[in-house]
Amino acid sequence: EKQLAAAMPYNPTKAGEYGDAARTPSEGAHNQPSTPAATGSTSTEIVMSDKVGNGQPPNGENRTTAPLDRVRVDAGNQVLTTNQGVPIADNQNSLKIGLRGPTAMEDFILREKITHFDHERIPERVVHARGSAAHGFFESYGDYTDLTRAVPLAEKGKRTPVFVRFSTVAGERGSTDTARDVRGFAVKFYTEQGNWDLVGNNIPVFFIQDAMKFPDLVHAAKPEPHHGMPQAATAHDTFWDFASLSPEITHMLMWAMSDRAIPRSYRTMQGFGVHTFRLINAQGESRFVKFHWTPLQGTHSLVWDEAVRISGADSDFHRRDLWEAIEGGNFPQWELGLQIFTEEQAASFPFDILDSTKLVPEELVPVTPVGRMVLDRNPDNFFAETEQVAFCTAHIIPGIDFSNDPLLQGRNHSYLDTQISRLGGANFHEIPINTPIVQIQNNQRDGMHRQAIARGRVSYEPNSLGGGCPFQAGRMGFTSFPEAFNNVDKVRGKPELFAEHYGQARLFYQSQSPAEQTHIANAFRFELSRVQTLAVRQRVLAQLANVDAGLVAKVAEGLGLDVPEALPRVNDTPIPAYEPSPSLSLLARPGQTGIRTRRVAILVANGVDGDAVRALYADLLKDGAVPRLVGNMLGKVKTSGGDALDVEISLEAGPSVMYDAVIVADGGADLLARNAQAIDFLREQYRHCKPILVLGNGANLLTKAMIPQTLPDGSADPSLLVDGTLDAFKEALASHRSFDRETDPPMV
Ligand code: HDD
Repeated sequence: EKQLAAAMPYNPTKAGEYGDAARTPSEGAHNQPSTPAATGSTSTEIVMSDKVGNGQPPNGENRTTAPLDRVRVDAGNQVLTTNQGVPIADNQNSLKIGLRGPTAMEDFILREKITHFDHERIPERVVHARGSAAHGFFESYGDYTDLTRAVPLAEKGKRTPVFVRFSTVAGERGSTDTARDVRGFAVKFYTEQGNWDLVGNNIPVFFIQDAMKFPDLVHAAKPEPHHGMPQAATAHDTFWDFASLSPEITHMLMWAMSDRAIPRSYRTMQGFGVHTFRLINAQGESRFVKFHWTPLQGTHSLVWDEAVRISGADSDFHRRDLWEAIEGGNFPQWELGLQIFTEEQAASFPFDILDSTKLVPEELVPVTPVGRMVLDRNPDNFFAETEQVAFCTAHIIPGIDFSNDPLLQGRNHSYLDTQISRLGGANFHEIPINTPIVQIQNNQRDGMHRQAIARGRVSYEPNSLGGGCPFQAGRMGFTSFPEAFNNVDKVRGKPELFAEHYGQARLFYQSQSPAEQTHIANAFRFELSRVQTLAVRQRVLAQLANVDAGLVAKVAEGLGLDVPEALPRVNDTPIPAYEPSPSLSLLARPGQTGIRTRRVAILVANGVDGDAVRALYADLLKDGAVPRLVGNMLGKVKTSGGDALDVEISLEAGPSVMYDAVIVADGGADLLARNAQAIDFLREQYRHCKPILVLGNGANLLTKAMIPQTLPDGSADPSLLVDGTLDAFKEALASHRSFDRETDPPMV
């Protein structure tokens, strides 16, 4: 029975039989495909363990999986074959003329295997190369047909399958997850009216206003072309040279230097469609819309020192986190919200809604929740799904339309075009992950790697030989909003409001909490310290002088420079003054999932109070946290009660940055205090503002680590609990971090 259990794939529905329901699965474990929870529910509660049976979803329940089932391959109990299906007798030895002789050209099995291997790689995405993805569904909260014909929003409880890919932007395919960078947030909805891709980011604004500048932006941000450095980082001269000469970038820089650019998890990021789009209803009425994804897990970030260390400890940190959460049945959820406004409202705003460097403050237009998205299934194959998925902003469905945002208009060309070189031809829509759930019917034919076998002699329109089929859908089909254009010239240029670059940068900075403001200033200091050209540093300061006097003073001090004259502005219209917008702070969304999935290290060594540790462990598990026994080395530690505990990971293999909090158990601390790794562990937990619970003689480790027991202002530290209760610890863990501890430079 034990052997059978070991052979079983990790599956939370089997938790009763195999134990440890809320633990993350072992490395590489993969659940069978899941079915979504019962249809019709609009509950925003996290669905925990709704996986069932043999994993085959009933037809129609999750239709993303249906087209994919056709091509899923499972090698269990199967014989090895060539690509032509010929059974292979020996996969170890090539065919030779005598055991010590040359290899025969005739060995088609060897040649086929090597040839295929030689062509395994495809070009990586020119941006967003590094990413991770998952399947799930979108569920509408109601019937929004008064706003849009878009089918996913047509009725309450309606579910639409989705595939979502998160990514960093600048790094190459194998680069670290925790680079300071914008994150991609791309959602493919497989609807009955075709695929709709909402290709957004975790930041609601962008660096530039016109697609014409995109190649320049990317060339400046990517590794410098002469020596190919640095990887996945904007902390170098060419990026800041470009930035300092592009005042439109200023608002985005505030976001990109904020904690948004170092998320704790893909699960704790917001997502934004960025551009203004249109919603069109059946009567042909149009309203403008901005799309927002809000995580139920809350918005949480890393601190920079931690992000840097994670890059060394686990460069797959975000990929692993997403995978494990889904495998463990902790399905991440986001609420979709819409900001809806009319042309008249838009005309009254102090900015242009076609300008992607501007957001619509929630104080001007509130965000209306219209549905939720649940990611409940990991891909079966990284390459086939996550790598080959092709998103495109031009993939829209009836009920959605573009605005004239010049960045969006350029994107609509770029995404389709890039797939042709990345995926090797114009038929990339036939790769299973990209195929809509509806049948494709048109007269496009042939091309590389064509899959469909189109029957009949007709591949043109109009035709009579094919009965006129496929026929136009007429009013049922996609129709563009008939926007009127009168008396306009064909020009290269931009609207006047596009020239105001600082009002919203100031709005963002001034809406942040003091800790977040400090992080922004420190991020600028770090990045500009890496810049070698003094004039570039000074130009960035001149840019910041237009944003906030406190910010520029802090950054200038950090660089040992004087505050320069503010960069001249394009026109002398006053910088618009916005009311501060508290919703722009990450702290505005602590989330609804408490300590679920938070990783807690329990430090143990010989002499530990075993019963107390087991009780803590079980209690944390019960609330969905992920406890781990961390010790000097793998193996057993002897408890004070005479039995033993298994160390799950060593301090060396599981350093502090892999955990959201630490408990130093009573009993083993004197031994731990002799290991500098344990001391570092505790000091890093402290420096990264994480909750610490110290029990019994654990206090000796605290003393050895020279950790102050009060906050810098002398008051009690609510997340440093010496002989505190587990409840107080859990409360601190739910609120994630205590930035009150932070000093610059760090004292610990
Ligand atoms: Fe882009 C990929 C998001 C501007 C050209 N972009 C890409 C991805 C995301 C975004 C999430 C990865 C999709 C995936 O996971 O496969 N991009 C954005 C956002 C932008 C933006 C939110 C501004 C609002 N992008 C932008 C412009 C251009 C591109 C202005 C070109 C004119 N983006 C691309 C691309 C990529 C891409 C070259 C690379 C790989 C791909 O498309 O499929 O076409």
